Amino acid sequence: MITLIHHWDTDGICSASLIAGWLADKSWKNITPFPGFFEFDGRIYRESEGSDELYILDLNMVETVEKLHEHLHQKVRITFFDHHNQRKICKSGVTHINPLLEGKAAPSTTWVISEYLNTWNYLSALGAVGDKGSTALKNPSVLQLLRKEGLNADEAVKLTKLIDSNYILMDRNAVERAVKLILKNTPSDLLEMREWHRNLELIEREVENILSEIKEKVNFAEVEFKSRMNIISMVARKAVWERGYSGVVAINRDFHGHAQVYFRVASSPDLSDLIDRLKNLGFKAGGKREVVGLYCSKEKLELALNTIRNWLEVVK
Ligand SMILES: [Mn+2]
Repeated sequence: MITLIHHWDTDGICSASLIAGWLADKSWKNITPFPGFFEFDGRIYRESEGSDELYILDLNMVETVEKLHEHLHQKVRITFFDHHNQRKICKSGVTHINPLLEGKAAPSTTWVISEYLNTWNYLSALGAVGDKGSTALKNPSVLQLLRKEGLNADEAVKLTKLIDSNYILMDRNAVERAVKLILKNTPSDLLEMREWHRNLELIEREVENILSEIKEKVNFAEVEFKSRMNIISMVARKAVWERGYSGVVAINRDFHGHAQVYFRVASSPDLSDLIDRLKNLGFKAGGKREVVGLYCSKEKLELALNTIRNWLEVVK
């Protein structure tokens, strides 16, 4: 059995569908961490123990992957595809494929997989649209891959929102089901998926409520809220991509008993250095040049926010 462990967003789900399609007749199953929590729980450990081979997709969790590799006594071959800013895993039995390690950026993990396996279809592009939004749609190759399947730019964006609705509602099973649904349905059928449309209605109502409270600060905007939905990256995307803020710090003060912070900028400054600073303070922070995400106990939230605000004072 081959197990695909993937991120819960469009890029992660499409990455799993790409690999599954490429595996053809081989038996596989897919699993995602609990949405919003970058941790491998008991279920992932059990599934991995029963596997002959693992693919880890679009999950920027280098240490966690190394720990799992150790736990499996380095006996299960791991292939780790990613495009996030991270250090290289140098362990026998682990193949770490991330063009960023050679200084070459990729818009999505689907793109990395497609390049590596030389397997291109609309999913290669859809992952990029999921991660980069309209920026990805400036790439003619992305548009061409979508058009081949009869998808225009708006439909592609809509489809990423429908797919992402599953994790935003914290429905781990629905995220996992999406991998097979994408494999077995045409893009136009996927665009009509009723369950996903219902999800979107719930989410859109919640985001509108939250963004009605956004406050403009000196450099960037800030928005604070309490929600059980994993809505924070969507709130930040919408503020930057649709409302035109050059950056936004979004703060969920009660996400299943934890706090979440998500900082997105339109283009600059480069946030990589901020990610390191937060990690050095012991935060579980992740991200890339234009995004920092972290979750922490409610008690540590103020430290995280002060670190971000102080950092912004210096770089502005
Ligand atoms: Mn990604």
